[in-house]
Amino acid sequence: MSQTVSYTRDGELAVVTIDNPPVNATSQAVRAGLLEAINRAVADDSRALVLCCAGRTFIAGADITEFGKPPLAPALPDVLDALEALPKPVIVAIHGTALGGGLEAAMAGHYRIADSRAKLGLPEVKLGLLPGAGGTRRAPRLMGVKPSLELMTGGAPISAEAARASGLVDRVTQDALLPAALAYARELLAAGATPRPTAAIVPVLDGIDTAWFAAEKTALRKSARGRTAPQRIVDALELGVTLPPAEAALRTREMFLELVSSTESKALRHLFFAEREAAKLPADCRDATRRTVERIGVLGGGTMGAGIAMNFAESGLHVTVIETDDAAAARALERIRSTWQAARAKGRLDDATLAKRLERVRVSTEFSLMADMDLVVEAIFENLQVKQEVFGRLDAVCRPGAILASNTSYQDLDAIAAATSRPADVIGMHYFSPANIMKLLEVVRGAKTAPDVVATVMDLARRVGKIPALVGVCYGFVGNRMLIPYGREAQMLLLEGATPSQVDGAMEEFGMAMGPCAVGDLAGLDVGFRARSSRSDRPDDPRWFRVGDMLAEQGRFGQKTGAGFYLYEAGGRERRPDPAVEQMIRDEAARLGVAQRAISATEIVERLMYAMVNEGCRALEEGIAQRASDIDLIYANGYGFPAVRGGPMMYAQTVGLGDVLARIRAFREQLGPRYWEPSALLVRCAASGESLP
Ligand code: 3H9
Repeated sequence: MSQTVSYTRDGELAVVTIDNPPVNATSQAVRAGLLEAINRAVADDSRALVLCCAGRTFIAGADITEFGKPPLAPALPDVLDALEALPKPVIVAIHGTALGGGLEAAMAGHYRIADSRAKLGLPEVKLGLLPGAGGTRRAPRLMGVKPSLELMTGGAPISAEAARASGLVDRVTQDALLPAALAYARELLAAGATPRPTAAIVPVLDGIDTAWFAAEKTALRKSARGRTAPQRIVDALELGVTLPPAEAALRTREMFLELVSSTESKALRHLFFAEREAAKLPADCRDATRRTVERIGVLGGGTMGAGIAMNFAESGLHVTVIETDDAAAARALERIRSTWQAARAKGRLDDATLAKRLERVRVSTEFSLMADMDLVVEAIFENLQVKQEVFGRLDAVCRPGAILASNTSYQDLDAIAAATSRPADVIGMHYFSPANIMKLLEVVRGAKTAPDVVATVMDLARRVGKIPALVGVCYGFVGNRMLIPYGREAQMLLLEGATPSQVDGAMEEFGMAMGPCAVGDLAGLDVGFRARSSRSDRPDDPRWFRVGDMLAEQGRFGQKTGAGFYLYEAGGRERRPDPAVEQMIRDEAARLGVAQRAISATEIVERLMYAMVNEGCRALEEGIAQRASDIDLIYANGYGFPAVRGGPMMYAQTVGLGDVLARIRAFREQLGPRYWEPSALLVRCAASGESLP
């Protein structure tokens, strides 16, 4: 037998075990081994076949690393059709995560038993794909059309119990899985059970017709804007329940292969691997003994501090929030409570969970409580002197070995660490707002941060559901640093003749969740204004962020004041162009001697994106970012960058580094060298044809 699939006998039962660590993906060797096992079971005197997996999980899907390469026989759909056609009962034993091709394999069996902790799902949509191994035919037959559409377009797994309730599995066990599966197989044989191919089930189509599928596609076009896979999933599901199985399989295969080679799927697969790469620690941190983190302090209960505290409490950790006075403490607690109560009102949270979360949060004005903490996250005002003063106080109070983290977005972490006698214990944890929702965490390693502190915080980030990326110290770290040239070019374009609506429209058409002017209005134009004003290294250029500065100087801070780049109804988010702002920009351009002209959407996208990419290359050159894929992960998870483009660095590589460089050089000619000097790394990679590191 093959190395990854074994075939043994347990009396009258054939037991086929897949053992392909780490997640039993259906690589070519697994597919070939499984087919061989099926053929063997056809030929021998076994009365039923039990399919199970060794290790931590049932098959977690097709082998994603094979996508994009020439297909290797046998194809998974064919192997699963052979499994379904076996003239003996096939019992599938599921533990861990049965995902994608894994759940499709389970559905090709005749009977399914699952460990009570198992999770089952069809997450292909998250990789820009559709279930391509019969899932779109078999799921609706087992669980109905609507629930299977939800499973496939949502991509989230369901519990074993939910799978049983929906008809996906027949039995759930709390006992050891394999013995339970063998006993179940014998019970079935004793009851005279015969093969029960899913293909033979007639799908229930009450009220489900062509118009229903069309309406689902229309709804998905809105909710999954810019994505093709959800549309194709609906198509495949419709074919799966309306065409004969062989014909549906053929057409679905074509759609699957088309999706595999789409930019959307390449980008989403890139981000899948980027997330796993980013979790890999530098050599000096890998084997470091982790510090214990159970008691957590958060300094500051404002929007960020409260969000950070909620994230810890939602993950089961106890957190103490420190505020400066009773009124601020009461506001912090109210901020936390009202956020969770709003979630409960929407049915996302039950009373028991809400109560447990609240029990884990303590808000106090007693700074000395920080003495007991394993980790303190500072989330106070963005001012270096204030932060240094607070870190000095922490240094005096905290126990030796406590980790002292700053949530600063821009300040020099090394200068903050220098305010303590233990810079090795100081690290940055840069959250994104709202901190209890946004997945990204930039973990900032200072010049003196100890390897075990880095390792502990990277682990902790994953424990609390974050996607961490390890970055170095510079102004704005990776994400905000790259946002500066992006914002700068947006504002230059306003002076050169584009309106805020044109700039935002072009970027939103490109796929950004919001354009830069609208983001400024949402975040508050005073925030950027204050940050820029406090910089001693502002370029000596009167055009630099001139429009944003003028708006802030006029008290137009964006949504919160009803006016920024746009006008807003009181308390509203709907933006309306403001002719007065457009006139103000024209007047300022005339005053500064900037000639105005018509500007195309293409130029807007190129100016903003390539300025950002060039800065990303510099961050790589300087070692501030470890990998180009880390930058992509940061942008897709923290900045509303369209995941279907894979992040700014993948976007640049999709366009072609040579073409990007040529445009940067053209902008240098047109606009001058001050902002458009190409990065040496970009020049090198474009010349050699190498990918960005
Ligand atoms: C599909 O099935 C298509 C079919 O419908 C049709 C086919 C015709 N392939 O995440 P982890 C690697 S599409 C290859 O850190 P965890 C991963 O890169 C697929 N490799 O562990 C990592 O490698 P490394 C549908 C894979 O415990 C290592 O395994 N399935 C695959 O936190 C450990 O991964 C999915 O989309 C794979 N399919 O989480 C499921 N999966 O150590 C994708 C993982 O070198 N996978 N690896 O960095 C997952 O969601 C999680 O990995 C899982 C485990 C929940 C399974």
